[in-house]
Amino acid sequence: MKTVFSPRHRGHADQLELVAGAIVPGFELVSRAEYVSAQVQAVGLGPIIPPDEHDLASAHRVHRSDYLNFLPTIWSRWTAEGRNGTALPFTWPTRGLRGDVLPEFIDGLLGYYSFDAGCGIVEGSWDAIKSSHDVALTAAALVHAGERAAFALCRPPGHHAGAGFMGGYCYINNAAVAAQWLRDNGAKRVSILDVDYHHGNGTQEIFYARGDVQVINLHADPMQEYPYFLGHADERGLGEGEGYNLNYPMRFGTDWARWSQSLDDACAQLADYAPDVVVISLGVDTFEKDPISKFKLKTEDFPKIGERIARLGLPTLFVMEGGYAVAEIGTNAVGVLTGFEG
Ligand code: SP5
Ligand code: ZN
Repeated sequence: MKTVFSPRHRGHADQLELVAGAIVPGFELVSRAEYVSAQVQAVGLGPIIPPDEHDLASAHRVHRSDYLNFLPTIWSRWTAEGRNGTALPFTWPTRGLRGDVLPEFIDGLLGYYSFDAGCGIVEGSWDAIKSSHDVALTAAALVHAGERAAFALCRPPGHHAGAGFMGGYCYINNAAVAAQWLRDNGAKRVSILDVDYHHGNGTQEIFYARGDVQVINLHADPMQEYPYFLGHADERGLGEGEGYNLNYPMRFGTDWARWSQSLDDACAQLADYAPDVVVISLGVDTFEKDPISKFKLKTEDFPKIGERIARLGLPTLFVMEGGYAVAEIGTNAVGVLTGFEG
């Protein structure tokens, strides 16, 4: 299959994040995407092509326009205050505060448009964010044009970004925009299957009241793990979306035997929905050696994920999400893809 990849992700670099009481170098490293790209070449998965420029029309259908318009202005607002380093929020409009009044000052705006301190912005961030969006839509267009599958090697990732906020290293929800673009270009039903270790809270929120995009998440139980405030099994969709959101929370220590039961059930539900196309939010932070995660999948398990997805027999767009064991991220992510190709 073809891989779509942009070197413009490299401008999103050296961003800091808040971890365990300290501001530290972020886990979401430039080298992540470089290792995956190198492994695509090493195994001869197929050609690596650059993205085409895409406008933000489909993005505006899943994100709030005020949020999308804010993103490219962050760095200049930050430096206008004489600051450098990493733009990060430190205050958020939680219960009991006004979430309906937009502040003017950059610190208030950053808090208003985020849910954590995991989304640092540096000078090259917006260009990387836009390139990641373009990567997803270019790969979506390949599947739309009849390819069995395509790999969007997105960086930064997207599945924690909601309609109006960033979080968890995610700014634009690449998988959600791709699903919307596929709907806008003729697909009647789209399924998003999110296999990242963390719950894809942004994707769930975006499609929660819609029946035309099924969202299925396999993830660490939010009682124990980030993002903590969404991803429980009783969240099943609302209104026209009722029954089209499915969550499979799993406990710390989950291994392939347990995780693959959820995958089998998820795939059966997906097949019942009978979508025209499947979008896989492909995180490999379920890996046993991931530095921020607590599942136990082994390198040999990742091709089995691809094999199971291939058995659905549906056009499939893979969109890169998380995975922080940098040395193994290429082997594990590309393992899913080679498993899919059989
Ligand atoms: C796309 C994606 O996978 N985003 C993940 C965001 C996770 N943010 C919370 C990170 C918590 C890090 N805890 C570190 C523990 C180190 N031992
Ligand atoms: Zn993750």
